[in-house]
Amino acid sequence: MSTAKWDGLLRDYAFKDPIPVTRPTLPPLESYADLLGTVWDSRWLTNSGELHERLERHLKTFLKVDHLSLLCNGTVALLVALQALDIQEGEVITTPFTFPATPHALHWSRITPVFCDIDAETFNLDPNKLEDLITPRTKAILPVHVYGTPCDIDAIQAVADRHGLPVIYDAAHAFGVKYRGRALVDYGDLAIVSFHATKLFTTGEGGALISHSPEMEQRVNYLKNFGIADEESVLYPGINGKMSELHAALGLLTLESVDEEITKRKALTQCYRESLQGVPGLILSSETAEAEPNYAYFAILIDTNTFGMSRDDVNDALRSINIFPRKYFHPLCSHYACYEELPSASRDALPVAERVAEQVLCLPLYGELSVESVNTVCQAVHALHDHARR
Ligand code: T4K
Repeated sequence: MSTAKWDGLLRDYAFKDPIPVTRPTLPPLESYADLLGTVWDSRWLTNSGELHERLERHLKTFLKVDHLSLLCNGTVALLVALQALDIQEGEVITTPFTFPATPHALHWSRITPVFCDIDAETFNLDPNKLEDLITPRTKAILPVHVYGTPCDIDAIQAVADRHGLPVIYDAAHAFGVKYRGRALVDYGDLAIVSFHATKLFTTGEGGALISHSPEMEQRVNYLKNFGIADEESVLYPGINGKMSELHAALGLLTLESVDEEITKRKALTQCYRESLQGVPGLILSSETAEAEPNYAYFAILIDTNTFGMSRDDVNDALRSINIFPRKYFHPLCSHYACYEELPSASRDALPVAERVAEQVLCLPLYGELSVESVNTVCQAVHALHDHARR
């Protein structure tokens, strides 16, 4: 169908200004300027500055974790996590339903990603399919808590324990999620989280690595600073993975409003659920038992036959009225040219991931989005379904 057709159908729901999938909630500019004043005065811009140290302490308190290292982004945090565990070759089992950063971090570490199919409910790596993929070359498991939904941690850990493999969680989406009363980022041998502009808690660019001993935290801190221990000694082949004072300053301010951001997103998620629940062909994810979500994303699956339109048509139609959902994560990483030749990238081996990637659509969700806007997005979706049914 043409865009003009959508114009007629959806005219009443069109937005004047674009509604993106997400948008960071920023502190007042004056507060940021005030905090930067201290940076200007000290002329100390990076390398474990005062604000960096303060943000690390505040994050440890907020997340109730003992060992956390700030990094310049989530991708470098993944690279450092692999180095920290000395994983530099072989295979690591991961999910194809993720952002490119996950397999790319493996590839950059000369590790072959081995793609494991996902669970149809959580969209996370399916532990039942994990064990068959383990070979003598397997060095670790790298699951992703997609959209902040907890992986099946017990089942993954059981497989890891049977085979003596470390588990690194890509918890890029999971800031603020609690599982069994504990921060989700605190599970696994190591976990990384992203503080990118598109994330619930942001430093602009940034990330962190959560570890479980003073020794590992120290090792990570060396690795993110070229391996430098002091002016005379370099202990490891490290990298520059440091967070600057400018980013840490933003983080200190955005951290103050994270709880409020989660509360706002929870209310908006409720609006989406109430309006879209029961629409034939729309599958809304269910909340995980024992988890307190962070409402980072609102993902739906669209079954073409039952809804009457494909996910791609719904996406195009919404875009025609200035609503910009995202197909996170389509295409699957296993479809990228750099990975499609891998045996584990075969479409037959990944049936659930293939289907979910064809059906998924993340609708706009961020604290500054109004309830009225969410209702309008839902009305547009209803209009599309009614039209398709007719
Ligand atoms: N692992 C996983 C599972 C991840 O999802 C990610 C990142 C990582 C690892 C790596 O972490 P980092 O190295 O990035 O810290 C975005 C983000 O760039 C990326 O961080 C994130 N995942 C991914 C899910 O989303 P894009 O390509 O979709 O971003 P972009 O530029 O299209 O932005 C999406 C929307 O966000 C825009 O339409 C509007 C809004 N936006 C974006 C930016 C950059 C803003 O309002 N302000 C902004 O500054 O990847």
